[in-house]
Amino acid sequence: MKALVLIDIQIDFLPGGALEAQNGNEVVPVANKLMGHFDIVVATKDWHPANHGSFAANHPWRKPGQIIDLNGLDQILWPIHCVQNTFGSEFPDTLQSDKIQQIFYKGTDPGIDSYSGFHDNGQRRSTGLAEFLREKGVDEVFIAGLATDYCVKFSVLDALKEGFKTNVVVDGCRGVNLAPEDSEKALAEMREKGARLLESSEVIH
Ligand code: VGL
Ligand code: ZN
Repeated sequence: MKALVLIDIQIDFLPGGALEAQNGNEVVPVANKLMGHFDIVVATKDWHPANHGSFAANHPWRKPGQIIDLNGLDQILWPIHCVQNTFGSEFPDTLQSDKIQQIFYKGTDPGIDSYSGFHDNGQRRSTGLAEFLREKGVDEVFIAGLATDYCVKFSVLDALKEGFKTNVVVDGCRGVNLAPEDSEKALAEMREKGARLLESSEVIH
């Protein structure tokens, strides 16, 4: 059984948002097109409390892009983004979100960030995504969304670790690219670790 897993397609990651992925809006039509071709469609939401430790604004004198130690883990500091129940945390209304059967929330613990849709960055707590997929008999996932170089990458690597056959729908992903090559490097790492990279046109045929 195959599932489509949409990562963090939220207003704050789209152009004009607090933490935009480059041309992030372009993943929306791809996600809409893909959804009709899967029996199981799930999504993740980055879902931070306002006091989240990944926000530069919560650390006096710190700026986005700097790295701090957050409870024993290196943490890149980000602008305030995807605060629970705010406009920026919503799906864009162009996304056909009525087709999403279940949403998994991540980044809810103020003391630890969570790039992957499966676990936090310390692999301490599960979001329930892997358990949900296994319960539905899923053995293969197709992953798309935002951002290629963070949450897509870590979700893909975790999907592989969880034992799912893992596909990345490359035209359905866009990156933040703090450094210009970050998305390319992330895709190369996903491929090296065992993910298959493909285009949405190869999924829909
Ligand atoms: C993300 C940075 C911080 C993402 C989330 O969705 O890729 N990146 N929080
Ligand atoms: Zn975040």
